[in-house]
Amino acid sequence: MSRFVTVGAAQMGPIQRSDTRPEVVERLLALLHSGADAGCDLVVFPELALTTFFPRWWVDDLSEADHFYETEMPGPETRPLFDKAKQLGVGFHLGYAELTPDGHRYNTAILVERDGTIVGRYRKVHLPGHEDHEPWRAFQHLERYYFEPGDGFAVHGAFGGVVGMAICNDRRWPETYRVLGLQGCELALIGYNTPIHYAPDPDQDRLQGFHNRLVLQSGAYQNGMWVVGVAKAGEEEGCALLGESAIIGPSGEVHATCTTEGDELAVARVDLDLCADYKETLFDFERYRRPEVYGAITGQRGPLVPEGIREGRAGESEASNDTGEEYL
Ligand code: CDV
Repeated sequence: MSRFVTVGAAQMGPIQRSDTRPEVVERLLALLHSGADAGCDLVVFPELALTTFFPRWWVDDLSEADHFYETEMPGPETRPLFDKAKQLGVGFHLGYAELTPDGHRYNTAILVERDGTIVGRYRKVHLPGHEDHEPWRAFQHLERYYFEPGDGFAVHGAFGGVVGMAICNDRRWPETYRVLGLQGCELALIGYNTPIHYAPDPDQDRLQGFHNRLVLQSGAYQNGMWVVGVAKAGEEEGCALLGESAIIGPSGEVHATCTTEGDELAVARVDLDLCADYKETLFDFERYRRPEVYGAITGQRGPLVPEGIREGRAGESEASNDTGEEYL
């Protein structure tokens, strides 16, 4: 059997600070049109797709950054996206900064069906970077100042399948895919803004593309799901952002990629039924997973290094235990 969804990974080139919301929405509408021309059912936009990546700047008072946040969705400036989606019969995924009526701030993504209705919302769980101004950096990464973390990963019945969302740094964490996978996710949508320069360890700069592919491909394969990774790319306010948006199949193979650092659509005809080839064989969770063995340790936040190993005396203690139970 086959359940096909044609998906467009709508990579965006940089959004500068001076770019207005209507200008950015025009670019999104052009990508939505390209998606319709390519037969897409779903067009996936990146993380924080309506603004420049503003956590790269410090402000003394968060309210100085209010204009980067959406207080309603759709709002007057984003309404054209919803109207166009309905008119074209093309759904979309959109990342943006959310400011709730009671003053909470999230790095958010929504899933909009082909009739223009919002069917899912996700708030970023793994917020990277730092909370305080760190002037030694070439640019800040203040997501932990600008946003509160979301409280979980959910799936949505949409586009004829089971769809989940994650945002940028979430894609580096195996828990993201596994928590989605355990809910039967067949199609994970992940927008990102990945600076090439990683200030805490610049040795990683040359590996950004490799690590991006590594996590998207392994997440897809190990959970038998399609993964759509979509970048905001190029030179944004002096910060070089990784492109390389890609659509990955449940085999871990790449089905489509972007090759520029600008606005570009990479399209793949996604067969959701391919997921079963993995979910019902090698990664038949019900049959092969051993949660009773993982549980004690995966519930920990940080490493739980057995005492003997921590002190450099491997072999003299319970360090050789392999169940984790004795560590507790
Ligand atoms: N926007 C992000 O979450 N960026 C992170 C960087 C800071 C490591 C990423 O995972 O790409």
